[in-house]
Amino acid sequence: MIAVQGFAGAKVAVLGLGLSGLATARALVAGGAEALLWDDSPEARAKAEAEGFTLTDLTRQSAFDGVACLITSPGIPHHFPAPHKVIARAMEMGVPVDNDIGLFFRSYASQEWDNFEVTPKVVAVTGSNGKSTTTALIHHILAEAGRPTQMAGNIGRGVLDIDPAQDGEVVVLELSSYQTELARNLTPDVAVFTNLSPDHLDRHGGYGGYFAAKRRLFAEGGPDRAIIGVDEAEGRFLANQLATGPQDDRVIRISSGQKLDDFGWSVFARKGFLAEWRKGRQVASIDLRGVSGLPGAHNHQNACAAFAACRALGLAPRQIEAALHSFAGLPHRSQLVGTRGGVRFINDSKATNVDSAAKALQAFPRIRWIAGGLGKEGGITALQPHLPAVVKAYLIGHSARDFALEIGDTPHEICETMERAVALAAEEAQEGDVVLLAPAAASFDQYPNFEKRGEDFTARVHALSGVVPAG
Ligand code: UMA
Ligand code: ADP
Repeated sequence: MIAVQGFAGAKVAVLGLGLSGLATARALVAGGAEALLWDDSPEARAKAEAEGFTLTDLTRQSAFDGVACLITSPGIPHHFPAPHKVIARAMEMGVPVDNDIGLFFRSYASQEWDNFEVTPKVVAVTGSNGKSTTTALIHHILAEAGRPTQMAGNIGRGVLDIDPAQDGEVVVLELSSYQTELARNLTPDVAVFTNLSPDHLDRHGGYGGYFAAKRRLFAEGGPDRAIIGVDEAEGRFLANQLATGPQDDRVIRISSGQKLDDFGWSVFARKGFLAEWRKGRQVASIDLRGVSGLPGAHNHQNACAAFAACRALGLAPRQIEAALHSFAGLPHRSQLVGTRGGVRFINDSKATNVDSAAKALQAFPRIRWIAGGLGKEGGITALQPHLPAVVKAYLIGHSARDFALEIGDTPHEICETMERAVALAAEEAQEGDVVLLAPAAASFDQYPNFEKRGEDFTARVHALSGVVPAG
């Protein structure tokens, strides 16, 4: 745990007692603060009490008397569509509102660092898609290279939960827009922006607000190196704004598809090959075609981002190349879960938005596509250009009928449930086909989360007769 600095003896309110909130509470107490804890859910409150914490009802009018700061959890709206009433009250009272990310950046460095040979570093990864894969990949490469490293943030571990820094360590953080929008300190050494496409728009008042939330990591943080995906206008804007000119190598531009050879520093992937260029000449190249844990052009973008981050940290290209080959990939992201008679079954349950589903549809040929769930704003018409790869769609969940209307002429069947969709797709699949779960929708209509949806798909695939499970 990282003890929070700067609040010894002060009262700090904590709203939300999930993964990030409970880690924050422990870290505040370790730093000598008095933590006033609250959660709207009785179950979450009971869990905190079972750990020995006492609760303070932050919804009371006087709750913020003498309180130095309110720390809130990322899942709780602090502005759009409407602020949670406890956060609104803190703002009315002028009490600073922060989150665990802000506390982490003010607390990670300690006096012990004076004795270290190599100063610890923080890499922070944001973007709409590919954050978890890129974060896990950077962590994996560093670990394989023998660097002490820890991973936390939006990838499922509260940032204050990690162990105190070791000599030469690199902490790799995945940061969501919810987290970057609010953090009062955001000072990574290396910051990565993978890409941008619409997601979570309700929480940011639209696309502009969503981009602005992610931009804070660069604008407020002033990282030594900024690694920016320039395949969208927003990435090009960000890279342009951060660099003094094309040769400024504090910005490393990355792309999947474009040749970027006119910049101070760039890393791009084309036709399955990754290339690193510095000041007009190529300095490294890697064949990604045999890297089984990172299939598809979207994963090649992640490979470029991770390669660039590790190069910025001083690793050699050959060290990185070896580690790419041993990366197993993350569950629920383009994950091969089984094969039968030349048919591959792929779990991409994390494809919860249109852009990630589009990438999955581009990564495979002859697709039997299981899609649907709780559809998002804007529908799926943007997937039209990728539908020729779909042999047939098997539609499930709340959005099944809407999706059926939107995909028009593409053969499809309303299956309602995963059980029916897997059974039918498997029965109809021919050698060379890919049965792909890439829902382009959230899971909450039928499952608690995307992981449970992916597990259900995987279990049903494994239960088919003759399937050889992967891995
Ligand atoms: N709560 C309230 N009032 C409310 C809403 C929630 O009290 O109005 C309480 C809930 O009862 C619950 C707690 O707040 O006890 C949950 O807080 P949370 O939703 O912020 O979740 P945490 O468990 O703290 O997990 C968070 C991230 N969750 C979200 O951003 C929604 C986790 O990312 C992250 O891994 C974790 O912190 C550690 O940093 C998950 C996520 O879904 C994976 N992220 C979104 C995404 O990737 O799309 C952004
Ligand atoms: P995030 O943490 O940003 O949600 P993940 O690595 O978990 O990113 O991947 C989320 C979804 O997006 C998965 O469906 C995955 O296959 C897809 N994906 C992964 N990397 C990219 C990328 N660079 N661009 C677009 N989609 C991607």
